[in-house]
Amino acid sequence: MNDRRRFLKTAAMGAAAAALSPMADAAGAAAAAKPPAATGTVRVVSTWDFGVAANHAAWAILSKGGHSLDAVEAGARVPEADIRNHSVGLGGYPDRDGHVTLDASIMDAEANCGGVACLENIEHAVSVARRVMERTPHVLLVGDGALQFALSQGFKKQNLLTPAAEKAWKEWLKTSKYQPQANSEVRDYGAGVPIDKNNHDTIGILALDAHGRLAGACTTSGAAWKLRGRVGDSPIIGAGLYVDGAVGAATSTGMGEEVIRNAGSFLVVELMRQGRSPAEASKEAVLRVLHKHPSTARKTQVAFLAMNKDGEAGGYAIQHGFSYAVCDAKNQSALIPSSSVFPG
Ligand code: SD4
Repeated sequence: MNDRRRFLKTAAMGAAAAALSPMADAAGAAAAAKPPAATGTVRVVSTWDFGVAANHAAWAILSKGGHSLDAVEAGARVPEADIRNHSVGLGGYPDRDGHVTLDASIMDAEANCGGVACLENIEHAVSVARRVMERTPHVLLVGDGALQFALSQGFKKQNLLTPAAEKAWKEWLKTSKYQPQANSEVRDYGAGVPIDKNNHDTIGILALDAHGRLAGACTTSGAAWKLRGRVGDSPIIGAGLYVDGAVGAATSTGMGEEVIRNAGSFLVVELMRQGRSPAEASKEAVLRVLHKHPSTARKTQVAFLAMNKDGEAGGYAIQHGFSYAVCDAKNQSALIPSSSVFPG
């Protein structure tokens, strides 16, 4: 069945689809594809220290021989559900008008991809992105259209603005100063929000499964106090996420505008194609961002995390403070401080 027919069929099956669990259904779809032969390294990597918990969820799938696409989705759902985290999913800081709007994308090794942007009232944006990929002829759905699609797929509407996020927003309204800072995981965007190790930026997660299949996902509530309708890099294929099964995968975190300007994750993958290691490719892309708009980029954070098709991983950031979590058979909880252009 082609994608268009599948999409129409899905729409007609609205009630039946509503009964399905997004995760169970998504896992079934990936499992249906015939896996290539088993290879070597099995690994999942993700951005920031909250990536450790995300990796554990992904590893539960990878360690049983599961599909990398299921793994990255499961991993990304962990911070999406964590209300202590104010930059992803439920509990994310809202835009300047008080709306929590989510951006997410997902991609496999064969350039199948999906995304949602400016999605409201649905906790697991990454799972909606996967439905866009698997059940529509499209790549990106935005705003109310994305919400209507999610509802048609059985996702439940909920208020994502937690009391803590609402309090922070009301504090911010007192000055209404939009001045994103580097490393939002340890800064407060000027809102007087306590510095908290549970405040983070975007999660980008990349996995290589036992059958040598790469996949990636990226999900965020975006920049706190952004203009209504603002979309960052995370749902944009090639900016916040890119996967090429013949080469590697890359994802980004930090100031999305600077990443979009440089097609950042695509650039990292292309540099790996030319022979750079994941760390070297990430560094080159960071330097590109920095050189394009030095005065803006100097003040903010952009970081890339990459993994090649052999499972070698590396990252690089503009500012000190970026870390990434690595999980494999040897160690499921490694947290690596990234190299950066500027020291702390
Ligand atoms: C974005 N990269 O939307 C994401 C996360 C972020 O400031 O908000 N960074 O740009």
